[in-house]
Amino acid sequence: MSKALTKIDRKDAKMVMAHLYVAFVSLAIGGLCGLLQVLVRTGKVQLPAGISYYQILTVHGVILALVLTTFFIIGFQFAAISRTAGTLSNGIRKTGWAGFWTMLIGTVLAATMILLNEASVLYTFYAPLQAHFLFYLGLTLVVVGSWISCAGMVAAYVKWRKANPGKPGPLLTFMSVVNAVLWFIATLGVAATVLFQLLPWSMGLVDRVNVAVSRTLFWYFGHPLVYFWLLPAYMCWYVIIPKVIGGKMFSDTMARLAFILFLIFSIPVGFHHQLVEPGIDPAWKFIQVILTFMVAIPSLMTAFAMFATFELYGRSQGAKGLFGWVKKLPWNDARFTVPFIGMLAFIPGGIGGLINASHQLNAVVHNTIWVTGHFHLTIATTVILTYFGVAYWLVPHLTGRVLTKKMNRLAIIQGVTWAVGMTFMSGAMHAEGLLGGPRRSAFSTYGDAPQTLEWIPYQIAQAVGGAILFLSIILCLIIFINLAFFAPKGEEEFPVSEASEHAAQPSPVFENWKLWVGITAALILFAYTIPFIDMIQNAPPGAKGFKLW
Ligand code: HEM
Ligand SMILES: [Cu+2]
Repeated sequence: MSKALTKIDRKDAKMVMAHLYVAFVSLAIGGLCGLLQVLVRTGKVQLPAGISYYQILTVHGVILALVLTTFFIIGFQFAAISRTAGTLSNGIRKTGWAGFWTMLIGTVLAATMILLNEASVLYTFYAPLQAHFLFYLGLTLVVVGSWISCAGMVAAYVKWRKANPGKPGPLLTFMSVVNAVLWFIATLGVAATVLFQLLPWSMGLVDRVNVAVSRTLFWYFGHPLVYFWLLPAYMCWYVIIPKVIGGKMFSDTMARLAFILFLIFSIPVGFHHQLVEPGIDPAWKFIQVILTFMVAIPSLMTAFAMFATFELYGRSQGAKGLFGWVKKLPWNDARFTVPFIGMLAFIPGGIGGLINASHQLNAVVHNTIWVTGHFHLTIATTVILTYFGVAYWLVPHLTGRVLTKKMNRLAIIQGVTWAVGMTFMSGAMHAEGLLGGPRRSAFSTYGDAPQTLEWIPYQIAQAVGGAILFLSIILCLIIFINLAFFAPKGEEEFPVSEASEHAAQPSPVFENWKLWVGITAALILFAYTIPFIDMIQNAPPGAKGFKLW
């Protein structure tokens, strides 16, 4: 392959970097809020200047879970497409910039309303909590901007297909398009509740809102949202990590199959977040829980493929015995080790997810800080450490610099400190949750009731873990700034692995989009139509807006 193809074009690189700057500024702001939260929750620290706990918690959730992720993902996927399907056309690059600016304006608008304390509604903005309408408008712009960018990705793929008839789309491009399609379908739900319910209601055009409908539309979006975060991490695991360790991808076909299964099963499952809600027939909750367990299958496939890749590589290097291959892995390469820590966190993270999705067990942990412990393992460790691991080679690749030995070592320290901090914080959150400690609550001992006093040691442990995590974020920012502006000039590889030579060509059925989108739509209609009609036909009068802050 020629050099020109393995190196991302400079103009594309600039557009991708713009996204990464926003992502890492978000990390700095969100991390600071996280630190403040753990401190407040010990009961020993108070926020200055009348700032409320729920205001910083809203910033933390919105800026990390919605802004950082979306900007990183769109930037990374444009990079992946430019690298594997060829330099973007001028039109597509302009589309990418248009999406970027639309999202940025939306982010600034929403952030301004949160900072003015007009929108302390947390990142799920559940009705009947009512924010200023400009907050919802800002979120709308973020979603619309992401649609513009995802349309650009699909256009790049279509263009490649026209130029290469009969060939399977390049794997990273295919995966990016699956994630873009998943995003289009998922965001229809959040767009519907914001445009038809929350905006008119917050503008005073209507008085009341149907809470059950709004929450259902939110979670129709909210669950696939977590797969929108996860799939770029899987792109790294399936395609990039094998090349980094010097091995081969386990199976191109299996990777494509896993992605299609995520598309099909990640959407019709939102009720697993609404198991304790009234107004939904338990039979439909049951059906959606079954579908939830289906979506565990592609994750288990991924785990299998990863460890098969590692073992095959280790044995090819002469490893003996059951676990001899572990020693052959390149532990001193941050591009491998940092995402690997993320993979390990997915073991307890995934088990916790199955617990949360099980109706009876959900009753034990629902709305306790166990849940917060769970998603700091999944999104805030598995996903985020994989993103960091990607950034450590992607940023120098884009800026024409190199990841030096020194930065590589710092990056490993960053990953390890994250693991240590998160073990404390997330472990203590899980334990406190089992003792009944609530999430989304400023320090709460409810008049020093004896049961609540049991929570305090765990809250202190969370503060210790959170402080270590904050240090890890500072390390990450130092590395990012170094790689973006100061590291020595040179060529850093964008690693992309090829399938092993024995592997068969992937079947064209994977790119039969009508089939997959058709099945996805059919499952969504099956899982949602009847309960949705029920919610509207038997609706209570609706709720007026609440401002509890
Ligand atoms: C320094 C690192 C971090 C610390 C110390 C931290 C701490 C916390 C704490 C204490 C809470 C729970 C507050 C409560 O329920 O009362 C929380 C919530 C949350 N965190 Fe983090 N976190 C960190 C990093 C992250 C990262 C990297 C992400 C995502 C990429 C993230 C996403 C979230 C989300 C989505 C919530 C839920 C907000 C809500 O319930 O409205 N956090 N965090
Ligand atoms: Cu979910």
